Amino acid sequence: MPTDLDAYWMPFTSNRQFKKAPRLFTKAKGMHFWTDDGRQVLDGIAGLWCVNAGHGRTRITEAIQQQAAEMDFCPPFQMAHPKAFELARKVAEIAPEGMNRVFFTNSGSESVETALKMAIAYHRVRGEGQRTRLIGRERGYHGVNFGGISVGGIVANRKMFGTLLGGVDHIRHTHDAARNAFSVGQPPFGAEFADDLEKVIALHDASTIAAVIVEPVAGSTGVLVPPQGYLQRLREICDRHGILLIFDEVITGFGRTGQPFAAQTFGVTPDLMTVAKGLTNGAVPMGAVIARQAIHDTFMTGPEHLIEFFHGYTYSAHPLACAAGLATLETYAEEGLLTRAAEMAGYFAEGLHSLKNLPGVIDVRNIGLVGGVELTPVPGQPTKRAFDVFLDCYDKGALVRTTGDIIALSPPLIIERSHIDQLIDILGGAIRRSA
Ligand code: PXG
Ligand code: PLP
Repeated sequence: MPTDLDAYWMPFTSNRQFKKAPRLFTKAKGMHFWTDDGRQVLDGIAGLWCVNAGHGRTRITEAIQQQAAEMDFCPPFQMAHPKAFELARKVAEIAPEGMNRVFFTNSGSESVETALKMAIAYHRVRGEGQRTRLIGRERGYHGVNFGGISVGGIVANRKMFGTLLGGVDHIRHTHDAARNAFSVGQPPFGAEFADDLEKVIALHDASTIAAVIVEPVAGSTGVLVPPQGYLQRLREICDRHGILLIFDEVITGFGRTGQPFAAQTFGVTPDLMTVAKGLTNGAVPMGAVIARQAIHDTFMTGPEHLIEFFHGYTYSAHPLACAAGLATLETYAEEGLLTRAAEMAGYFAEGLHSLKNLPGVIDVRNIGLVGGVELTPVPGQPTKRAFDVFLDCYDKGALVRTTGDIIALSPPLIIERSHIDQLIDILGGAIRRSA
């Protein structure tokens, strides 16, 4: 146990609570973490929605080691290394048809900033520079940078940080407990929530709007699965008005919903897609924006010695990240992990929905290998109940995630039925005890 925990200002953490009773992991393999005192903890959330192939995959570890020894860094501006092209090609191969140009970043947050800038610049290059507005959605999570929190809809992530980006508007979230509570898979009601976009367009005029960004399945806010027909309708409205549709697939990408991307699961192809997390199995930070070829091609005008898109990061396409990404995609392909969530979804849903009648459970939601269990808050103490459940689960040997009074599960895609049983058992016990 470290003697001094003061210097590390922890992200998205109740620092004072944590430092009074630290929870430290020192080892991870497969479906499990181990604590500093040697306790095994079942990973119910793939680290933080990212370790899709499970922990400590030898192929990935060795690829990183080899790359570090061979070439540590390569400047990404006006230079490149072969693995960057190879990884981009491999990502394009599993992406929806026509989405085959890949811009690398280092996180989901950076992917979001990149996609928003790409959208605005795209319209400008096309001669529609007045299309600058960005439309997000209530309860959306698009990372923590200024663009992302501006289009995002998580109040706590926005309210402390001033006036944010101008020219942003939001449509309603899709949660409708009255009609859709305890839906298995996509809820039946609510396609018409997409019509909010028509209202926003009527207010601002389509000619001022560059793009709409949504998570196909809202993750961070507590797993909101899109109502049947909702994403199709959003796509149709965007098409009718020349507005780009951005899917933020930072959580849903790389197999979470049963297909490589949620776009494929739901049969709706966006114009830009943001990814991160599962791209490298969480082993090295990396994100990407996947663009329709036509969007990329629009930028490719003017004298050839000029830079077409003034954007990029020092660590874009970092060699270690590319090596990890390639090994990760090979692992996914070899083990069929990008569609394994579809195979396991039924059993996972059964387990999750068996919690339905426990005291204080007001909703259960699921798709693929992601699930949410919503609890009645302790009166006057929102988030306390879910946090207690989280601590109790950790104590009993399972890692879950909380947001508000919702428990989220998104286990590694290598999960077996016995792990699902154990996870549901521990979670059920903790929910009972919290009532
Ligand atoms: N978009 C979406 C849809 C995300 O889920 C980001 C962007 C930002 O990615 P980075 O890599 O900058 O964190 C995310 C990240 C949670 C939780 O507890 C979710 C995320 C990150 C941390 C915690 O739900 N999602
Ligand atoms: N700040 C300064 C002073 C810099 O020189 C740079 C990059 O060169 C950055 C920020 C951005 O860093 P990164 O490219 O890692 O996002």
